[in-house]
Amino acid sequence: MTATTDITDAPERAVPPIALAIAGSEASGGAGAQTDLKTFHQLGVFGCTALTCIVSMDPKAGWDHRFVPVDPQVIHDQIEACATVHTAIDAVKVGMLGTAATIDVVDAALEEYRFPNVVLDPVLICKGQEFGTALEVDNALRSKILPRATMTTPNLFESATLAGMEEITSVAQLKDAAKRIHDHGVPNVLAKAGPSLGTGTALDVFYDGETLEVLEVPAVGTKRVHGAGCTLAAAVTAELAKGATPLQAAITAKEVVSASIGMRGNIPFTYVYQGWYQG
Ligand code: PXL
Repeated sequence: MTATTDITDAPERAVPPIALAIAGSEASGGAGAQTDLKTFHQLGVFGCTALTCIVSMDPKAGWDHRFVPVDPQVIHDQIEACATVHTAIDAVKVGMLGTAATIDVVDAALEEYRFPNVVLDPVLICKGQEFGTALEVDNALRSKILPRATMTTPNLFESATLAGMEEITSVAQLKDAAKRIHDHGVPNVLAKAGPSLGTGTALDVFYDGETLEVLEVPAVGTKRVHGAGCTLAAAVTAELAKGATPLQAAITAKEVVSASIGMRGNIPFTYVYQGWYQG
């Protein structure tokens, strides 16, 4: 008899879909693993986490990110715990990794556990990170983690970087970037512009090798929203965990983000609150 059956006599209920976030902690709750968990929960998915780093915004330095990596062995142990405690992990979101050592341990864990859906939010540069380190980390992310993703959700800057383009200033270029990233071996690409192409909408491009869709919803403001990208990728992950197709997951995720924007604090960015989304 296992320890579990020894200590529980509660009636058994159906297990919800389960998603794992391999992501950084952003203490204020606006981005990172905290956002992932709240998004999973709001969409009816059980969330678990492997924290890769601890980020604390610095009020004395323009809200720069104070960044402390988690020991690679501890990252491994967290993924092992999640993968073995639960009978199945239905989808994984990979968020901020931050160091080459973290990328190595996540790479090995993705090889070991072969999770069915891996959504990579390719957080390339973190505010306050030193450029030299950032470049090394970006290259490792591209060569080791990107090929393991079944879907990726790059923003404009990340799309241009991953596609090897100077910059992206039009919908046509964003479509081109989505195709190029797909050609690098990622089956599903959601290349995000949000409100940044001046279309008056929040516009993203989805490409899966056959379907090329421009997804648009009314823009909610024009400025950067803290945690919107994390929420979008987490919502995609939750929907995939529930069995949605990648395109349908992307469509729902955009609705989740639109509904969640609008919380304010003392920082100059708007926050997201996933509790406002009522599917
Ligand atoms: O939004 C990107 C992001 C992801 N993960 C963590 C972060 C941030 C941005 O602040 O802190 C942990």
